[in-house]
Amino acid sequence: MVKRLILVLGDQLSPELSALRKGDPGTDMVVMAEVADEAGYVPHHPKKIAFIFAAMRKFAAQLREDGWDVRYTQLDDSENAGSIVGELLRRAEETGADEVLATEPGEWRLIEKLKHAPLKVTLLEDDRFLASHKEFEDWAEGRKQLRMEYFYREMRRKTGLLMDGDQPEGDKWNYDHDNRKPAPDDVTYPGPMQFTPDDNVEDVLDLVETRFGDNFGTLRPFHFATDRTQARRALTHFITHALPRFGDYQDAMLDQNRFLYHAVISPYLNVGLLTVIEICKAAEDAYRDGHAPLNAVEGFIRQIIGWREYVRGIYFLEGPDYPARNALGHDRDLPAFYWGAETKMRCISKAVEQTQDQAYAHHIQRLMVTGNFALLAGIDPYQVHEWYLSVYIDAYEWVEAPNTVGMSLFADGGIIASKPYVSSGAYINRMSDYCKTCAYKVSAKTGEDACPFNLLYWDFLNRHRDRFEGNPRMANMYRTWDRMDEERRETVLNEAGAFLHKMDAGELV
Ligand code: FAD
Ligand code: DLZ
Ligand code: SF4
Repeated sequence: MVKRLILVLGDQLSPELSALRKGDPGTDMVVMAEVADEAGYVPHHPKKIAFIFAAMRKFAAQLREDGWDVRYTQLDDSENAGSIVGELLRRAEETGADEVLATEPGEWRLIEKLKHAPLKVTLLEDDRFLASHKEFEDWAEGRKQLRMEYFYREMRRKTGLLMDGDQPEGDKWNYDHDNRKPAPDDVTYPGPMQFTPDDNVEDVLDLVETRFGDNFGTLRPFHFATDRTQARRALTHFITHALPRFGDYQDAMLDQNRFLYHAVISPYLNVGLLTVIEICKAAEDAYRDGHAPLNAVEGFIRQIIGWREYVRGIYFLEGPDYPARNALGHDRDLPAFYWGAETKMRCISKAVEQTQDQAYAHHIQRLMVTGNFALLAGIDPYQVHEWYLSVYIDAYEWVEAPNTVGMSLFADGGIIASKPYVSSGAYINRMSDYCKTCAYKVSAKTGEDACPFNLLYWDFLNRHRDRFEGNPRMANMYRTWDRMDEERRETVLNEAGAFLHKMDAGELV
């Protein structure tokens, strides 16, 4: 007789998962299921679905080797109940188990479903993260502003990463001013390690092609790692060949290079194939061995123990309504070019094209190209959130929503960002080579071929003057705007309006 069911979700593929640690292979049974509900709550990129299903299948096989009794449901199984709760109920009936142990899911939607399931479900903390909910709440308690930088220092102290006693390595916590160099002419890194799909992965690709072939995104070729051994190799490849230059070119973008020196490890980390500590230790070792400089290693570790933990803290602190926030009252529909329709804006078309091909774009493409445009143009944040949640292979709501709704769109009213991440075309031109081949002219501030980012930037600031003019970090922007002569300001606003009108009408912009 099975005592308990242990639920393992598609982004919980870690042998050290709290539910597995608490369970007993002698009496408990693991339940894993590919279900229509999870594969369909947004139109996920086919590569994302394939990655998750392939990694789930391999993880189930590993659990069996480790002695667990695993009931695994494939998407096409005739008995498939179509939802996580449905599958748990079916397995409970089958085995006589009356209790479920689960590690807390990374999304309010699924937490609510499990809490309201007609079964006894015990939710355990997801301690694959460094900071528990309680720790983050304690840190946030009584603070006027929840700035990542201070939280990050706590995480450095807690882990001892890049610490020299109780002081930060090199005497500074943050080496960002050494980073952010414009795009290099020549990138020496060939990109992330690629893996040839084996027969099991090919089976998954066939399934996904049949069932989700119409979703936005190209399924084949598929080269992601799908198990821990492969993910470890991908990490070592990055640390050896890219980490030393990661810091320098972290914010750069190139028309003909999709990865620059980025790690592309978020898919693996987010499903549990890699752990936070092993990644950061590998990076720290590279610094201590003299293989990578401090600015690169500190910058990299900050993204993981700083930003990643911090955004998760915010998601759970703020509650289930967070993804639907819309502090700036933006309500424009997401333009079709986010789904691959033609646009003359080279930066957007390249970011979307690589998203479609790879289910990946790096941080600055997400923040300063597609995100920046959505914010400047006043697009409904919920639609933007659903887009990001769908199209990226690493997207789960706990990490995607704070990045999109908070950091990128300022729709949380400034909890994450102290000022909106908006820029004109000048920033994109400085950090990339997109503008060289664009139909628009980045140097043109008005007129037929003026870069739309230039027009929309001022339109945004003007539209939200009441909210932002008192922000000391934005005072300069308003001073520049105010110094322009009246006629020029009017031209900018009229042309921005005309651009948005054309875009809304579905014309080529
Ligand atoms: P690298 O640049 O090599 O960074 C190393 C690691 O740091 C990443 O793997 C990731 O785990 C972590 N990291 C870096 N920045 C962040 C951040 N802001 N938040 C959380 N972790 C971070 N990241 C996701 O994992 N899932 C998402 O759904 C997601 N959505 C985003 C949406 C928007 C609008 C923006 C602006 C950012 C989003 N990010 C998201 C953060 C970041 O863009 C990705 O983590 C990063 O691009 C992943 O690629 P990489 O592994 O090559 O990262
Ligand atoms: C994203 C995803 C997809 C596409 N499919 C499944 C699935 O079939 N079965 C499953 O257990 N998990 C899947 N996931 C991941 C879940 O959606 C994820 O666990 C929640 O969004 C919480 O982060
Ligand atoms: Fe993007 Fe403007 Fe540069 Fe074109 S000119 S690539 S629209 S920033």
